[in-house]
Amino acid sequence: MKLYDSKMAPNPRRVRVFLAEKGIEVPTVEVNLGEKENLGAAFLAKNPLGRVPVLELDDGTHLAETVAICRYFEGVQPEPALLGVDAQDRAVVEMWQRRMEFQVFETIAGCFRMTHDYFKGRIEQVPAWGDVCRRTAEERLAWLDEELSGREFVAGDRYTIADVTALCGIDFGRITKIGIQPDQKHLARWHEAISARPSAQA
Ligand SMILES: N[C@@H](CCC(=O)N[C@@H](CS)C(=O)NCC(=O)O)C(=O)O
Repeated sequence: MKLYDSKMAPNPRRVRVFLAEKGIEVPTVEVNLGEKENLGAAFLAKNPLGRVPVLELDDGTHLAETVAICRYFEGVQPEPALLGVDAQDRAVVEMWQRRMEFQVFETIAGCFRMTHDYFKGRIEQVPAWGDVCRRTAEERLAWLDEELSGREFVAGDRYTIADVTALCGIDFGRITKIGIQPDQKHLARWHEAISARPSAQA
């Protein structure tokens, strides 16, 4: 098994943090995104969308999409449960995971994609949409701050994949200067606690 990875990119980090929480070690292959290795024929044969992360299984199956990869590892090694423990909890974790992915991670990543030089010539950039993403991301961080006033973790009283997604999204905001504001005390408390876990180094 091999994980096609990129140390500079936030989605592969989500998988690495998830694996670190589970204590699973997987050999990684660094894909050079700067040199567009992900857009070459060899990588496109693994993931036609040209994105990392990709998990290559021993039978040659390629699993792309961060949450699909995490779900695979949750199935292989259920403990600690990061995707929920029973029907209701799994649904709650899924709800928060999706919210963190679409409302926080994707709005921050969208600002990067639409405005940063890295994506010049790779995709069609619409800077005005990047500004909308920035404003939306800032609103969502304010909302998340309020949400976290009432609980320890994003999806309740246990660390889950929703915390992984929020952490990797918010940390990626460093590049476009989208971040936790001084008055967002609950979000800051959460971020400090999540960043202190050894998995955050992944
Ligand atoms: N929906 C995919 C998104 C993967 C993705 O967008 N990966 C980025 C890195 S974070 C990528 O490979 N970008 C291609 C590039 O930079 O050219 C997932 O959840 O894994």
